[in-house]
Amino acid sequence: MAAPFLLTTELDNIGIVTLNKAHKRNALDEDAIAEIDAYFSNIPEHIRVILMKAEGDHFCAGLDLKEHHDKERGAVDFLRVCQSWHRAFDKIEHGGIPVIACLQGAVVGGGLELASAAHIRVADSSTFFALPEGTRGIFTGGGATVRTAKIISPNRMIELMLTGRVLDAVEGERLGLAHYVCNNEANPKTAYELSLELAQRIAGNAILSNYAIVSSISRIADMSATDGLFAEGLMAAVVQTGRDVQERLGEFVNKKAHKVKPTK
Ligand code: 1HE
Repeated sequence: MAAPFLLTTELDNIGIVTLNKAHKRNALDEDAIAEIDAYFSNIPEHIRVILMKAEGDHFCAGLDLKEHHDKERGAVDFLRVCQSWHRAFDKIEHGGIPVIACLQGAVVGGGLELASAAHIRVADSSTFFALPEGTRGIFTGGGATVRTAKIISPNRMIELMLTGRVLDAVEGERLGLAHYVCNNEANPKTAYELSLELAQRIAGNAILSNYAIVSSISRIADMSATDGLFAEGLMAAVVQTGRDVQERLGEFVNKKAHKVKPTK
């Protein structure tokens, strides 16, 4: 039997998911997408945050080009492949649980589509981003036109795809593809250390706040202003009357809560 594509483990209430096909640079074949879908469809109830990382020097080389070449898929077959990616990645983005992607090396093509579905991206300084589809005679099919374009703008995505330009970690951070770059002078932590630190911090938030943050903000961005304000109000009405709220706000009222302060 083939080794699983995903290794899954837990650290307290943090789910740790590892792409485990380093010898193929974690390229995504049909089985890999099915495993991602299965994990994110059945997140154990006690898991508050998910940290997604990868074995080897590269996070993910995108679509398994060998499988695609060998299968000689027709248009309908590949439409179904794309829809399976869309379903799986939608569960990452809209599963209600914050997902942190810990990146290194290649985050390219479908690998960037996968990372774009996560809520926070922490990059090792070795990370590079690209959408090489345009220069390989193919097109994105795992959600980049929606998610990656939303992050960097459609216009920047067009330029990256037409030219095949490769962005390093710092250029990626500037465009929003990474929120943090690690392993450099400014931030000597490893990407994994920082990802775990962020995961632990986020796991301490109220469950309902985390749910609202990861479920509603990107959806509201797709709405008209009128609908968005209404949806925001509804979401806030649910969260602000949640179970933890009295206790947490009580800590502030009784001067026991942390204050908001600059970190530097
Ligand atoms: C692969 C793949 C892959 C590596 N599918 N097998 N993605 C791309 O165009 C990226 C293609 N890959 C690369 O450019 C490079 O492999 C990397 C920069 C990621 C890494 O380079 P390197 O020198 O570390 O590794 P390598 O020697 O190129 O690859 C090691 C093995 O992984 C090798 O197989 P082997 O049998 O010769 O050992 C490679 O063939 C294999 N490998 N990448 C299959 N992608 C829903 S639509 C999404 C559209 C896309 O994602 S298009 C894909 C874009």
